[in-house]
Amino acid sequence: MWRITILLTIFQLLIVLGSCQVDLDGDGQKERVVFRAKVDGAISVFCRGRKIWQGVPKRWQAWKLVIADVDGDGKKEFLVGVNIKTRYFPQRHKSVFVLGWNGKFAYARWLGSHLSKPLVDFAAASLDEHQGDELVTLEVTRDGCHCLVIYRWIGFGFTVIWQSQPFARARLLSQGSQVGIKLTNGQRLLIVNADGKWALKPYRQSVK
Ligand SMILES: [Ca+2]
Ligand SMILES: [Ca+2]
Repeated sequence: MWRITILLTIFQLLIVLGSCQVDLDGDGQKERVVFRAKVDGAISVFCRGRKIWQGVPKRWQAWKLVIADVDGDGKKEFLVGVNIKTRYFPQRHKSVFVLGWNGKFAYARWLGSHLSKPLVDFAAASLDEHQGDELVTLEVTRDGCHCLVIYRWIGFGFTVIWQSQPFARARLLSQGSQVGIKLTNGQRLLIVNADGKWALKPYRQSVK
């Protein structure tokens, strides 16, 4: 049995590995989405027990799937963590591809060769009043520290809307609509937006 970790909110569904039921296209009928890392056809979509689509090539080395609505239109997108090499970045590196879902198959919406800095991990959640889910990444700064970066979908890709201060080492935290960072000393900080300003606030309750 695969270890299944599912974190479901109204706006976001995160699949680390396994399968989940989610209404991808907002028609009231839930689809079942199965994710298997690093294989050919890493994502499968089933409707009423029948497989209606399977895709994502092995060369993408897909390592994570997050299902979120980045443009806020009520239809979900697949945010696929990939490990790719490109003509201008010949070393394998992590990025996030965005696939749309038209009810029958997934299609490329954004196949960015990289984000703003080397990527460690990512999540998505609706973090403010703006419609749609924000993409939150843990990235590596030039001096080898970790930082959080928040991206917003702008129709043809993402733009950075906030970056945290650097931390020596950290891990991405994601639980439903709460996203933050866990430091090596065990401290947990969550992203908050108050009066339009982003910040990290200590979180004392247990967050996995
Ligand atoms: Ca559906
Ligand atoms: Ca959408």
